[in-house]
Amino acid sequence: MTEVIQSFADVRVGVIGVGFVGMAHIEALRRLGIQVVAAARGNVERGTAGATAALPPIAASVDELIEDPSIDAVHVASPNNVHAAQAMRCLGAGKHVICEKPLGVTANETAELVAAANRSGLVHAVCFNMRFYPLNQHMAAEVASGALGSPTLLTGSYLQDWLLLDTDWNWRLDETTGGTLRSVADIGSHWLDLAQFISGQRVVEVMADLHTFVPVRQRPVVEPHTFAGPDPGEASEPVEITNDDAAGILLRFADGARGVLTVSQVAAGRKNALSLQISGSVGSFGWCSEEPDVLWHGHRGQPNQVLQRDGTLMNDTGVAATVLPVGHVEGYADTFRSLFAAVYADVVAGRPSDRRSYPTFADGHDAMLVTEAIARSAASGRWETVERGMQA
Ligand code: SOE
Repeated sequence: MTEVIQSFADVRVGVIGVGFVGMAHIEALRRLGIQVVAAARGNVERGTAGATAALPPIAASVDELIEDPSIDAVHVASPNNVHAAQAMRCLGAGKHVICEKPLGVTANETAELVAAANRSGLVHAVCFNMRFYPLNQHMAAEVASGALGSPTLLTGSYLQDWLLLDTDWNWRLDETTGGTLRSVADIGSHWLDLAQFISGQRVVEVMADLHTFVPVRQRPVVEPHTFAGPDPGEASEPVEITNDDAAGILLRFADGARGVLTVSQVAAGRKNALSLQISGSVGSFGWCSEEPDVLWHGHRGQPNQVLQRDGTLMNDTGVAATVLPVGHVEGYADTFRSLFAAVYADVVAGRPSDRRSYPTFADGHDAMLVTEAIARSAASGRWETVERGMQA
């Protein structure tokens, strides 16, 4: 553990998982001047995704990295089924923890994590990075200030096509590593977290219909990387798939607002498109992750507006999350930088601040409660309540 942490440059970090997202974490940390001193391979990866940056020294094991006394904070970017156990071990080793979503694969394990994190006094965060596109920070503050009036309807989708073919494989398809719900827990969780962040309202009831459109897939002998297509001619075996390629979900929010969400990882032509429209009693906002520097503002009785991310035109919250001048598009990788800048301000301070601007384990647990309500509704065919009585 670093004796005295006075700035980002003093912080020593380890990253578990050097796949696609693990590399995004490593590069974002380095942009902030934070020392990434070690990495450990997850349990299913083949090599590293792209290796767009030199890898830090690879620890002999995940345990060696977690127990390294010189490390102050650990990022968990391994497959979903080991997130909770690894995060819990990090807390036990006195490390600040930044965990990829989902925080766990059951609400029971995420409730235990919230309780342990609160007892530890350590900084804890979950990577709902979509919040940290600058225009989403701007939008949330505008909605909170009443720019739309009272939110009434939140609609949208999160659409991808990287699992369209029966030869597309990823550990997320295997329920033992990905968890029971797949498209909903993997990407639907981003939309649900963003919708609640932007509206300031919690989802309280859900009605869900899940679909498996590709019932049998070819599992290659060697585990491919996330977003890596199949190696032609590689040996594979047929595997029956039961988790969700896509979902249609109706939502009721605490303040009476309603929502409609479509999730799909088999939507040909949509690569990584999170779209959200929030309508209110006097106006609407619309945003899409494939054009992240553009915010649509809908009006009645006056022309609609399009805001291009511009520090001179955004509120303070939006400005705080932006680093590039107008016209220099800020994208996916930049969201990790802005999220980690907020998290590591607390690491430098030595404790979680009272008003955290970043998603914590409590948000990761709440996301699990919503996900489990969606699973119950898909099974029952009825509206199901999000059971927040389980709050840790
Ligand atoms: C795959 O669906 C994935 O990498 C998700 O796991 C990420 O959370 C999302 O940001 C991009 O797509």
